Amino acid sequence: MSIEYVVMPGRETEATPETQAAKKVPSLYQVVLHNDDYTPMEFVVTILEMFFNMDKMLATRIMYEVHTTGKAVCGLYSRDVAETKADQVTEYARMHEHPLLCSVEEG
Ligand code: TYC
Repeated sequence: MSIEYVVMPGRETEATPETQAAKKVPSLYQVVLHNDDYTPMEFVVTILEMFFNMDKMLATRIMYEVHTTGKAVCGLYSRDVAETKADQVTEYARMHEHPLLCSVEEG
């Protein structure tokens, strides 16, 4: 009998604390969108399409998740990419005078 393992690409070295210590596994960071009372729903959908490459259906679902629960994760990235995405979203929102909040959380 043989046992097969499925290993997610890029996460090959996270199996045990020993291998984590030996080879550093890069951590992933969540880009999080937060709800507010003023940013138009359609604008948030556009943000999710533009910066997170979502199609309209997924973008609309994530927008409603933020609207109803207060926040939602839009993507997982390396620290640099996550911070750049959050900065770009914030800059784009301010350019259009919306108070939309986008943050980065570890994990
Ligand atoms: N709550 C906003 C409204 O009713 C919509 C909204 C959704 C705002 C998601 C921000 O991240 C957000 N117009």
